[in-house]
Amino acid sequence: MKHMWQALLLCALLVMTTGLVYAANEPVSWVHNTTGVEREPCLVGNVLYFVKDYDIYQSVWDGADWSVPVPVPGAVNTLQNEINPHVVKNGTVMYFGRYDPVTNYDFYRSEWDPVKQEWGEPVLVAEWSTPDQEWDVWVNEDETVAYVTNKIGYGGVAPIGGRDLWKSVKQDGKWSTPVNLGAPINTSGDEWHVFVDKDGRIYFESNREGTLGNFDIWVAETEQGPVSNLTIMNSSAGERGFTMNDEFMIVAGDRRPGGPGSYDLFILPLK
Ligand SMILES: [Ca+2]
Ligand SMILES: [Ca+2]
Ligand SMILES: [Ca+2]
Repeated sequence: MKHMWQALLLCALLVMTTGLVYAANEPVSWVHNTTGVEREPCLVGNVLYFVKDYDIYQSVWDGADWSVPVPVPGAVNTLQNEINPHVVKNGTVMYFGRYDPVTNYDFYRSEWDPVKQEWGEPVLVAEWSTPDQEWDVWVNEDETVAYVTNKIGYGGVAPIGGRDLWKSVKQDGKWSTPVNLGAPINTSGDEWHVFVDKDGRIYFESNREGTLGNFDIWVAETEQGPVSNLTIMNSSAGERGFTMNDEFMIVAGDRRPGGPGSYDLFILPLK
Protein backbone atom coordinates (compact mmCIF):
# COMPACT_ATOMS: atom_id res chain seq x y z
CA MET A 1 0.00 0.00 0.00
CA LYS A 2 2.80 2.38 0.88
CA HIS A 3 4.34 1.83 -2.56
CA MET A 4 1.04 2.54 -4.28
CA TRP A 5 0.75 5.91 -2.53
CA GLN A 6 4.36 6.69 -3.38
CA ALA A 7 3.64 5.84 -7.03
CA LEU A 8 0.50 7.99 -7.05
CA LEU A 9 2.40 10.88 -5.52
CA LEU A 10 5.16 10.46 -8.10
CA CYS A 11 2.61 10.47 -10.95
CA ALA A 12 0.95 13.58 -9.54
CA LEU A 13 4.31 15.33 -9.29
CA LEU A 14 5.15 14.36 -12.87
CA VAL A 15 1.84 15.67 -14.15
CA MET A 16 2.41 18.94 -12.30
CA THR A 17 6.00 19.36 -13.45
CA THR A 18 5.84 18.06 -17.04
CA GLY A 19 2.17 18.07 -17.95
CA LEU A 20 2.53 14.41 -18.96
CA VAL A 21 0.08 11.75 -17.85
CA TYR A 22 1.10 8.15 -17.27
CA ALA A 23 -1.11 5.07 -17.10
CA ALA A 24 1.39 2.74 -15.44
CA ASN A 25 4.06 2.99 -12.81
CA GLU A 26 7.14 1.46 -14.27
CA PRO A 27 8.58 0.38 -17.65
CA VAL A 28 8.98 -3.38 -18.08
CA SER A 29 11.38 -5.46 -20.16
CA TRP A 30 10.26 -5.69 -23.81
CA VAL A 31 9.06 -9.10 -25.00
CA HIS A 32 11.78 -9.47 -27.68
CA ASN A 33 14.79 -8.59 -25.54
CA THR A 34 17.69 -11.09 -25.59
CA THR A 35 21.03 -11.36 -23.83
CA GLY A 36 22.46 -9.47 -26.85
CA VAL A 37 22.11 -5.75 -27.55
CA GLU A 38 18.70 -4.10 -27.99
CA ARG A 39 18.96 -0.34 -27.86
CA GLU A 40 18.29 3.01 -29.61
CA PRO A 41 14.52 2.70 -30.10
CA CYS A 42 12.60 4.86 -32.59
CA LEU A 43 8.80 4.52 -32.67
CA VAL A 44 7.09 5.66 -35.87
CA GLY A 45 3.39 4.91 -35.92
CA ASN A 46 3.10 1.21 -35.07
CA VAL A 47 6.67 0.38 -36.17
CA LEU A 48 9.48 0.15 -33.65
CA TYR A 49 12.90 0.60 -35.25
CA PHE A 50 15.82 -0.23 -33.00
CA VAL A 51 19.40 -1.48 -32.95
CA LYS A 52 19.95 -5.18 -32.39
CA ASP A 53 23.58 -6.26 -32.17
CA TYR A 54 24.51 -3.14 -34.19
CA ASP A 55 22.23 -3.66 -37.15
CA ILE A 56 18.91 -1.86 -37.53
CA TYR A 57 15.80 -3.99 -36.96
CA GLN A 58 12.06 -3.39 -36.88
CA SER A 59 9.08 -4.85 -35.04
CA VAL A 60 5.42 -4.00 -35.66
CA TRP A 61 2.76 -3.47 -32.97
CA ASP A 62 -0.60 -4.88 -34.11
CA GLY A 63 -2.53 -3.61 -31.12
CA ALA A 64 -1.87 -6.74 -29.05
CA ASP A 65 1.61 -8.06 -29.86
CA TRP A 66 4.99 -7.01 -31.19
CA SER A 67 6.09 -8.99 -34.28
CA VAL A 68 9.35 -10.93 -34.21
CA PRO A 69 12.09 -8.38 -35.03
CA VAL A 70 13.63 -8.55 -38.51
CA PRO A 71 16.49 -6.55 -40.04
CA VAL A 72 15.24 -3.59 -42.08
CA PRO A 73 15.31 -4.66 -45.75
CA GLY A 74 17.71 -3.08 -48.23
CA ALA A 75 21.05 -1.33 -48.12
CA VAL A 76 21.10 0.11 -44.57
CA ASN A 77 22.78 -2.76 -42.72
CA THR A 78 26.39 -3.73 -43.53
CA LEU A 79 29.23 -5.53 -41.79
CA GLN A 80 30.02 -2.23 -40.03
CA ASN A 81 27.96 -1.09 -37.05
CA GLU A 82 24.73 0.74 -37.82
CA ILE A 83 23.15 2.72 -35.00
CA ASN A 84 20.42 5.18 -34.08
CA PRO A 85 17.68 4.85 -36.72
CA HIS A 86 15.37 7.83 -37.05
CA VAL A 87 12.54 7.58 -39.60
CA VAL A 88 10.61 10.56 -41.01
CA LYS A 89 8.59 11.64 -44.06
CA ASN A 90 5.76 9.24 -43.28
CA GLY A 91 8.11 6.28 -42.99
CA THR A 92 9.99 6.91 -46.26
CA VAL A 93 13.28 8.43 -45.07
CA MET A 94 15.69 6.94 -42.56
CA TYR A 95 18.59 8.73 -40.89
CA PHE A 96 21.11 6.65 -38.97
CA GLY A 97 24.76 6.40 -37.92
CA ARG A 98 27.33 4.03 -39.43
CA TYR A 99 30.82 3.24 -38.17
CA ASP A 100 33.87 3.91 -40.30
CA PRO A 101 37.35 2.79 -39.17
CA VAL A 102 38.82 6.21 -40.10
CA THR A 103 36.05 8.70 -39.28
CA ASN A 104 34.33 6.81 -36.43
CA TYR A 105 30.52 7.09 -36.67
CA ASP A 106 29.02 9.29 -39.41
CA PHE A 107 25.45 10.13 -40.39
CA TYR A 108 23.62 8.71 -43.39
CA ARG A 109 20.23 9.18 -45.07
CA SER A 110 18.36 6.46 -46.94
CA GLU A 111 15.10 6.62 -48.92
CA TRP A 112 12.50 3.85 -49.03
CA ASP A 113 12.15 2.31 -52.51
CA PRO A 114 8.42 1.61 -52.91
CA VAL A 115 8.99 -0.62 -55.96
CA LYS A 116 11.65 -2.84 -54.44
CA GLN A 117 10.06 -2.50 -50.97
CA GLU A 118 13.43 -1.86 -49.37
CA TRP A 119 15.73 0.95 -48.16
CA GLY A 120 17.92 2.45 -50.90
CA GLU A 121 21.67 3.06 -50.88
CA PRO A 122 22.40 5.48 -48.00
CA VAL A 123 24.04 8.84 -48.68
CA LEU A 124 26.49 10.45 -46.22
CA VAL A 125 25.17 13.64 -44.60
CA ALA A 126 28.45 15.50 -44.97
CA GLU A 127 27.30 18.66 -43.11
CA TRP A 128 26.95 16.69 -39.84
CA SER A 129 29.78 14.18 -40.22
CA THR A 130 33.30 14.87 -38.91
CA PRO A 131 36.54 12.87 -38.63
CA ASP A 132 35.53 12.13 -35.02
CA GLN A 133 32.53 10.46 -33.44
CA GLU A 134 28.97 11.36 -34.37
CA TRP A 135 26.29 9.43 -32.53
CA ASP A 136 22.55 10.11 -32.48
CA VAL A 137 20.36 12.10 -34.86
CA TRP A 138 16.80 13.40 -34.62
CA VAL A 139 15.17 15.11 -37.61
CA ASN A 140 11.72 16.69 -37.85
CA GLU A 141 9.10 15.25 -40.17
CA ASP A 142 9.74 17.67 -43.06
CA GLU A 143 13.54 17.50 -42.72
CA THR A 144 14.20 21.14 -41.89
CA VAL A 145 15.45 20.87 -38.29
CA ALA A 146 17.91 18.36 -36.87
CA TYR A 147 19.62 17.65 -33.57
CA VAL A 148 22.82 15.62 -33.62
CA THR A 149 25.25 14.27 -31.04
CA ASN A 150 28.94 14.87 -31.52
CA LYS A 151 32.04 15.11 -29.31
CA ILE A 152 34.49 17.22 -31.33
CA GLY A 153 32.29 20.20 -32.24
CA TYR A 154 31.47 21.87 -35.54
CA GLY A 155 32.79 24.91 -37.37
CA GLY A 156 35.70 25.28 -34.95
CA VAL A 157 33.39 25.50 -31.91
CA ALA A 158 34.30 23.10 -29.12
CA PRO A 159 31.67 21.23 -27.10
CA ILE A 160 30.85 22.37 -23.56
CA GLY A 161 32.17 18.96 -22.54
CA GLY A 162 32.07 15.33 -23.59
CA ARG A 163 29.23 14.70 -26.01
CA ASP A 164 26.88 17.61 -26.63
CA LEU A 165 23.70 18.13 -28.66
CA TRP A 166 23.92 20.40 -31.72
CA LYS A 167 21.25 21.90 -33.93
CA SER A 168 21.24 22.18 -37.72
CA VAL A 169 18.57 23.72 -39.96
CA LYS A 170 18.05 23.33 -43.67
CA GLN A 171 18.73 26.50 -45.64
CA ASP A 172 18.43 26.61 -49.44
CA GLY A 173 18.37 22.84 -49.54
CA LYS A 174 21.54 22.45 -47.48
CA TRP A 175 22.00 21.64 -43.78
CA SER A 176 23.65 24.45 -41.79
CA THR A 177 26.79 23.90 -39.71
CA PRO A 178 25.43 22.54 -36.40
CA VAL A 179 25.31 25.02 -33.50
CA ASN A 180 25.76 23.99 -29.87
CA LEU A 181 22.43 23.92 -28.00
CA GLY A 182 24.21 25.31 -24.95
CA ALA A 183 23.00 25.27 -21.35
CA PRO A 184 20.85 24.01 -19.75
CA ILE A 185 20.61 21.05 -22.18
CA ASN A 186 24.38 20.60 -22.60
CA THR A 187 26.71 20.24 -19.63
CA SER A 188 30.32 19.30 -19.01
CA GLY A 189 28.98 15.73 -18.72
CA ASP A 190 27.88 13.61 -21.66
CA GLU A 191 24.65 14.28 -23.55
CA TRP A 192 23.95 11.47 -26.02
CA HIS A 193 20.63 10.34 -27.52
CA VAL A 194 17.96 12.88 -28.43
CA PHE A 195 14.25 12.63 -29.22
CA VAL A 196 11.59 15.33 -29.65
CA ASP A 197 7.90 14.65 -28.98
CA LYS A 198 4.98 16.06 -30.97
CA ASP A 199 4.73 19.02 -28.56
CA GLY A 200 8.38 19.93 -29.02
CA ARG A 201 9.76 18.66 -25.73
CA ILE A 202 13.35 17.50 -26.12
CA TYR A 203 14.22 14.22 -24.41
CA PHE A 204 17.88 13.34 -24.05
CA GLU A 205 20.16 11.33 -21.86
CA SER A 206 22.83 12.78 -19.65
CA ASN A 207 25.04 11.82 -16.73
CA ARG A 208 24.86 15.33 -15.24
CA GLU A 209 24.42 15.91 -11.52
CA GLY A 210 21.09 14.67 -10.19
CA THR A 211 20.69 11.35 -12.00
CA LEU A 212 19.22 8.33 -10.23
CA GLY A 213 22.52 6.68 -11.19
CA ASN A 214 24.64 6.35 -14.33
CA PHE A 215 22.80 7.95 -17.30
CA ASP A 216 19.18 9.13 -17.02
CA ILE A 217 16.65 10.46 -19.51
CA TRP A 218 15.98 14.18 -19.08
CA VAL A 219 13.34 16.35 -20.69
CA ALA A 220 13.65 19.98 -21.76
CA GLU A 221 10.40 21.87 -22.29
CA THR A 222 12.14 24.01 -24.94
CA GLU A 223 15.69 24.44 -26.23
CA GLN A 224 16.14 26.99 -23.45
CA GLY A 225 14.78 24.66 -20.75
CA PRO A 226 13.68 24.16 -18.08
CA VAL A 227 15.20 20.67 -17.85
CA SER A 228 13.85 18.01 -15.51
CA ASN A 229 14.56 14.35 -14.80
CA LEU A 230 12.10 11.96 -16.52
CA THR A 231 11.99 10.04 -13.25
CA ILE A 232 9.39 7.47 -14.28
CA MET A 233 11.69 5.98 -16.96
CA ASN A 234 14.92 6.12 -14.96
CA SER A 235 16.70 3.83 -12.51
CA SER A 236 20.09 3.48 -10.84
CA ALA A 237 21.26 1.64 -14.00
CA GLY A 238 22.04 3.43 -17.28
CA GLU A 239 19.13 4.73 -19.35
CA ARG A 240 20.51 5.24 -22.85
CA GLY A 241 18.08 6.40 -25.54
CA PHE A 242 14.36 7.09 -25.55
CA THR A 243 11.36 7.23 -27.86
CA MET A 244 7.61 7.63 -27.47
CA ASN A 245 4.29 7.93 -29.27
CA ASP A 246 0.74 8.29 -27.92
CA GLU A 247 0.73 4.67 -26.72
CA PHE A 248 4.20 3.92 -25.38
CA MET A 249 7.35 5.32 -23.89
CA ILE A 250 10.41 3.15 -24.53
CA VAL A 251 13.85 3.51 -22.98
CA ALA A 252 17.03 1.49 -23.52
CA GLY A 253 18.51 0.24 -20.27
CA ASP A 254 22.20 -0.62 -19.94
CA ARG A 255 22.41 -3.69 -17.69
CA ARG A 256 19.17 -2.53 -16.07
CA PRO A 257 17.67 -5.11 -13.68
CA GLY A 258 14.60 -6.89 -15.05
CA GLY A 259 16.00 -7.50 -18.56
CA PRO A 260 17.91 -10.48 -20.01
CA GLY A 261 21.17 -8.51 -20.07
CA SER A 262 23.46 -6.07 -21.86
CA TYR A 263 21.26 -3.39 -23.47
CA ASP A 264 17.50 -4.06 -23.30
CA LEU A 265 14.42 -2.06 -24.20
CA PHE A 266 11.98 -1.20 -21.40
CA ILE A 267 8.46 -0.20 -22.31
CA LEU A 268 5.82 1.83 -20.48
CA PRO A 269 2.24 1.74 -21.84
CA LEU A 270 0.61 5.16 -21.69
CA LYS A 271 -2.96 3.99 -22.19
CA1 LIG B 1 32.57 10.77 -37.89
CA1 LIG C 1 28.28 17.63 -22.67
CA1 LIG D 1 19.96 5.89 -14.51
